[in-house]
Amino acid sequence: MRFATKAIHIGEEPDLREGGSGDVVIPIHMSSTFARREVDKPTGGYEYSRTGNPTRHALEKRLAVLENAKYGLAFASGLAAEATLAMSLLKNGDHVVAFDDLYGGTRRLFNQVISNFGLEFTYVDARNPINVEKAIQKNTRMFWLETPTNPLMKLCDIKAISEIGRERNILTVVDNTFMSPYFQNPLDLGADVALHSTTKYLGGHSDVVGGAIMLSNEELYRKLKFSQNAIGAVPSPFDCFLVLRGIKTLAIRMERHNFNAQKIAMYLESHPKVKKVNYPGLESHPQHELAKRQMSGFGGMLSFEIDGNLTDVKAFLKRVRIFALAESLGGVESLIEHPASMTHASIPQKEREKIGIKDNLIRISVGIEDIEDLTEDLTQALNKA
Ligand code: P1T
Repeated sequence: MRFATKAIHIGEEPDLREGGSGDVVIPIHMSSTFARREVDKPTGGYEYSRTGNPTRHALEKRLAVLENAKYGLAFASGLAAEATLAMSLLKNGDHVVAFDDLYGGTRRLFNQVISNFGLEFTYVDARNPINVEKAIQKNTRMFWLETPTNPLMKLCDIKAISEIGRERNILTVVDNTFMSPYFQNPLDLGADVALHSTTKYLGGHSDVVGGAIMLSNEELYRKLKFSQNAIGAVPSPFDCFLVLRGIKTLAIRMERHNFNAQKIAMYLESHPKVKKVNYPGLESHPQHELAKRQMSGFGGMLSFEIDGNLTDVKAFLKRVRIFALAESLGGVESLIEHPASMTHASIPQKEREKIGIKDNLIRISVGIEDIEDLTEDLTQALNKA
């Protein structure tokens, strides 16, 4: 089976056995608990919905196949997946080498929550694998990567970094939210764990918050499965239904996100009021060759620097009409935002400037509307700037 077929069918095979319902769409199993006839025999393997739920199970099966993984686990949010992952696979005294350009909430989780439990983080420019290697300490247990990064669209070489990790028994985790499993599969490139905010492309409609972990190592899976129940940051059955439904159109949505984003990136690059565009599909992107090698498309996210100051940025953001001024990404509707004061405001200004999140940087999540409407909207907003 190929990608789009799997995305539609896996986990939702109709039950055609005697007494089965034949549902083409999995029911939303709202029951919080499951009755049994005998104390030691949970009916159908289910006992309590935090531990396991049939609708969630369907989603987890689908999540696994999308990343060519053996196992999938669903969570209540991307950050819930991240926290559960870190708390399960790391312990007091361990060290993590992370990309210095990450979603602001991920850095906040690391620096303001998890570091209180005796874990150490070193942030490096992972565009060069040597920087990752150089930051390794005796107690390094994990590499934490995003590629492309949020919001600067920097890339790192998953294959090269995973190899460095494997030689030293260090786990490589890749947050694959921006590409979705349609355009990039970190496990195929050697990473140990792929992670997603399913709030974004997998859900695809800005109507659900969720997270996912996909992996193939059974021992790690058992630890995570145990923690999923022990910590309890699980999604509701209704949320699982929404993500399952969203995934069915992932393939066609990603094609259109990619098409529209490439057009907008090229349009912005040619606009006199734009200084710089960060999109891996542009030949001017310094890692365009790596992008072509490890991704099968360039996705729907881009960021750009407007030729102006914070006042110009604010005026521009007020003028756009179709692009909603909002955090988040990956939905069918186009969103625009200002990382320095929105998604990445929790990163101290000095640190933001060091990695390149300037005050004139704007991020766009390109939706799947008609491209002409999107470029016309940007034109009217830029030309009045
Ligand atoms: O919002 P949540 O589902 O908890 O996912 C967190 C998360 C994890 N990883 C990446 C790459 C992300 O972009 C996010 C969430 N990001 C936004 C809300 C945003 O606007 O960038």
